[in-house]
Amino acid sequence: MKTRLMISLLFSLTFTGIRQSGAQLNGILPTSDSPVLKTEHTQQPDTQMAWWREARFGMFIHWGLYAVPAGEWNGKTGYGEWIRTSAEIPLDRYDLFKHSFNPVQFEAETWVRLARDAGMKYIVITAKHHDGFCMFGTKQTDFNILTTPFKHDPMLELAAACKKFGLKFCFYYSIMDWHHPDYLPRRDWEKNRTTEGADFNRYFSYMKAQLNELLSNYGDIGVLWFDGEWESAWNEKYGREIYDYVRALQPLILVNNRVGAGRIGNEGPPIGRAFGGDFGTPEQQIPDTGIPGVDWETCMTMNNHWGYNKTDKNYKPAREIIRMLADIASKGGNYLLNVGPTAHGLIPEESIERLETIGSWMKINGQAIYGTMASPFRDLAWGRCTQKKTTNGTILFLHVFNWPYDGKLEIPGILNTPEKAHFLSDHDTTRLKIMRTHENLVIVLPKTDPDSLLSVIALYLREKPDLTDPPEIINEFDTFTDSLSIILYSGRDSVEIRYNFGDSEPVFSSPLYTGPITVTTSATMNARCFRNGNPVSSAISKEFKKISPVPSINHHYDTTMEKGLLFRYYEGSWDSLPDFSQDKPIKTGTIRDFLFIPRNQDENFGFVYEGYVWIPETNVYSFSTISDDGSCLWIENQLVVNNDGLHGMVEKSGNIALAKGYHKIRLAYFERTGSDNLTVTIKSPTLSKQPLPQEILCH
Ligand code: FHN
Repeated sequence: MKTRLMISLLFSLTFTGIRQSGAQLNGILPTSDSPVLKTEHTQQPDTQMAWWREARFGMFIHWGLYAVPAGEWNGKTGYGEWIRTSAEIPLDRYDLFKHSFNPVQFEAETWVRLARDAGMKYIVITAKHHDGFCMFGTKQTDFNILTTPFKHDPMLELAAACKKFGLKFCFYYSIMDWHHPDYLPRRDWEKNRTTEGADFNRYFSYMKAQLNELLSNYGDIGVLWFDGEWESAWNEKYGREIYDYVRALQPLILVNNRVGAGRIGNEGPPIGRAFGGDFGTPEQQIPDTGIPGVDWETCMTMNNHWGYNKTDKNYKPAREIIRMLADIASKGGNYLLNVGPTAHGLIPEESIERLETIGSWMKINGQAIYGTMASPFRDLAWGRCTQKKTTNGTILFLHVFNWPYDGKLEIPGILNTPEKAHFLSDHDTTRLKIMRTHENLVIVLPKTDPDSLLSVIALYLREKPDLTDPPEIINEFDTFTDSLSIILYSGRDSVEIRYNFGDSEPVFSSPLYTGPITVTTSATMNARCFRNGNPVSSAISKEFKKISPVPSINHHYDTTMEKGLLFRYYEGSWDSLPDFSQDKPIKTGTIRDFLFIPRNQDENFGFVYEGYVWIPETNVYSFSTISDDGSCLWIENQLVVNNDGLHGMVEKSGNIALAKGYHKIRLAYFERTGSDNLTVTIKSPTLSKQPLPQEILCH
């Protein structure tokens, strides 16, 4: 019996305000009978984020039972904190490590003083990692530190030491738990470990009970750093409930984005997902241009392992770490640098040496990191810049990575008349000579770099930086079907934006920009900043093109359709998407979303999904797939997204103009081995980026 699918989608297409990064719009709101999570973001207000933004630099500590094997198992030495599952150590054998975990050389104050002296302002330590072993005195399980020969709770001592030395104490907590019988899925090699009776809701209650212990017994906690949220058991609903629960226990606590289920890969905040905690967590990477408008923190190992690995001597030099810290701060982020202590309770000497060197640099240059904001420059060939607002104006901290051979440090496109400049390392703050050539400042430096780690120069301005950056054209789309509102922006004081269309640069007599400009035909827009009748920036140009939408399959907005898509499931080993039409599917049926169910195996499988997508209004749409491994998306048989290939989590996108109504959609996906994922997103000039709602999929 065909069910009548009335899709009456509510679209709030009103602008909710124009931010630097463009207009933020409400998205598709399916009918009230479909469960859609609230889309408001519940990030802590600026006041609660203040200490974290001031801190900029913290210590990550991965410490647990995995330190006992120290990365070695059956003659192999490449393991870390994942050793239980990477080396396929059965549960009862791994549990035996408990009896030999006795870190008698652990000294909480030694660890905290080391962090403090390195210039770190907070410590995030693994209360429970994926192996399920609890490094704190929990009453919820005996798989914890109190039942080891150590017999006492190191978290209590660390909390006290952090309080004593003025660092924020924070917990890492893994949602994924390879030990608890109620956590599913099991590791795929644990064939003989039953899932009988496993109840995830009971595990969820276990989690809440432990979080209650962590937030009740150790004083004020700065951050709850969740992790291991990527498996099928977790979802946004659990994430939101845990976020609210934790914030109810300690209202000022910060929670990272891994509490939700929307994070993609090791990137920052969730893409288009409603809910992403208080900050993003790019891991082992520094986003090229930061993550504008979002708080984020890069977490990184000092060598190649989070947990202690006795053979891994590949530690990053202190100079490299210091320059990473400056790079991250220049993009507005925090740096969470990891140490992996031994089973005896010692932080490796190699880590200590680096932290001491970093600390000596921070004692002189810390003001160029703490409480700074991202660089006002789009790019500096010789290094990085951080900035700090002061009561007298702005201090620009110039981190000189590449020393100018001629001793002349050129600062491009800045119109301010600076007050002075000096090396932070110069106790006498001897003023450096500053010259101007046209729109650039030049600071005259000694021929050789005084600090091989990283020299920082403080440049004092009496006002906001006045850079000759051209205006920004804040439009993600440069094609349209009917009309398009073009938004121009310049964050500079006392400049006018003047614009024109065609192939000439705007002049002072060109129209003045006073708000969004609507175009209804293809056009090339040019824009430039002016002050007192004179141009004070170069011009920027962008072509906007009117295109015809692909017609929908009918003109009726109401139609009889079945919810969900048709799917075909295949098995095979591919390096790229095969032509599935040549294969006989193993299973077929209908499915409500781009899910990998039903399937017989976790590897070497493929899916084809087909059906229709309801397009709410005629416009240009950007679709993306975020997949591991390959995926391709066709709309009306046009290849819109080509994300094919054997790869980790990768996002690819493409645009297509569509008329309101139903359009054919087909997606092909394959997974070879390892982790797998498929997320499909949609956005348009009037819809914020979001996972393609299953409510608008039908067949
Ligand atoms: O699987 C964990 C890993 O062991 C480590 O804890 C890192 C640190 O951010 N997080 C996960 C990998 O993304």
